[in-house]
Amino acid sequence: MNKELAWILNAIEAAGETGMKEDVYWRATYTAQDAAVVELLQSYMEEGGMTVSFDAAGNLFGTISGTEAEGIMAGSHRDTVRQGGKYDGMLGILTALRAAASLYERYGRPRRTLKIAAICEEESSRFTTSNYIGSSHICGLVTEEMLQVTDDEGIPMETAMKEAGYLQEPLRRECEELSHFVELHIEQGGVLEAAQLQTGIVTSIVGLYSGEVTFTGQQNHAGTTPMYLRQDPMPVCADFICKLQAWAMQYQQELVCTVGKIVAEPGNANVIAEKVTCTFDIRSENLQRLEEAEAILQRLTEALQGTVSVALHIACQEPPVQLDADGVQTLERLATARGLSYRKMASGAGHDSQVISQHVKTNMIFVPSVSGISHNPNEYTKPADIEAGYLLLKDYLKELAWN
Ligand code: HGY
Ligand code: MN
Ligand code: MN
Repeated sequence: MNKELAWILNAIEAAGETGMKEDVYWRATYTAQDAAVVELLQSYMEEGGMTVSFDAAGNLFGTISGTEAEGIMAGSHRDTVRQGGKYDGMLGILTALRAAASLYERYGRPRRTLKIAAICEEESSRFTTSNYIGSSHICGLVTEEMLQVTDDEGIPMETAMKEAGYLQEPLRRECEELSHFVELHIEQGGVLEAAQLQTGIVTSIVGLYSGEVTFTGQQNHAGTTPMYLRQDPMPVCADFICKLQAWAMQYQQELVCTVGKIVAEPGNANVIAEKVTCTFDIRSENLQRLEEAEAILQRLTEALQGTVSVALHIACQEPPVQLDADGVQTLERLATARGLSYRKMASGAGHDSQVISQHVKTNMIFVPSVSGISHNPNEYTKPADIEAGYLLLKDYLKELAWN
């Protein structure tokens, strides 16, 4: 095994160890687990001869300055979902970091500045409705409203950012000086494995509409409150979920729809809930379907209003995006030159690339996920497949930054 691959595999294990919160693998943003991986990545960046910096949102960068102003960025997100895997996001950071350090060691100073990014809060890992805060900040899209989103303990993002030592300066757009962004990522599906292909060259990323619906009734005693007197939000929420699911099943060839989290407050078995909140996550390559999804969400919200009030909050409306066509062609040429098997493909998962591609030429490289499993501790990619994706990423970074 070559030493670069050995370094990556070792780093995956080391980064994996920073993600344990009690007995759950969950590296949430601006937490002790996040600080631990930041420290580890910082040491890797310094060992690779990079200048380490942070932006106001807490994104970590390792920079190799070039002789020309415009820059290339490569990397991915460092946060994980609860009970997540150790490849999602982290593999993209570590392969980019290794490639940049190896190219720098071999070829010296690049022509274009190369920034390796460990981006925060891509997974809404701590703030349920905060999609893509780190990459949104890079593109100057973080709003005051987003900073006030609270985590499950009611802590606003702004407070958590400051407590983690960030937000010491005003938020600012970082992507001005970038000409390209590239992200290596696990496929998180079974397409490459089924076709026995080493890599995927991503052409587009599905659109994502997500947020939450809050049902508010009257908290009361489960034993003494007659059924006809109740203002119970739970059955109204259940009705909403069933109706949304029925709508989605009509278009199941074109979209996916997930309710992944329900919170009842106060959450006692012998108390009729005061409030029930459920999330929704709707994705499609077809913008019209997403716009229809918004209309059905509005319609259901209105139709279910009664003694229980229903409030819709659409937190994220990311359109389907096409990735850079020239970059796709270059990646195809480089994969062919390397003798790598590949296919062009869409991404059913969301990524920081989804946001950044709307402001900077962006491309993604996929590596296969064993059994298509992801957002799960059993997430795994074989070393040989990691190596194939790594070599393609390294060739691409050499072409972008050194040639
Ligand atoms: O949800 C997604 O697709 C990404 O993992 N945030
Ligand atoms: Mn993910
Ligand atoms: Mn990811």
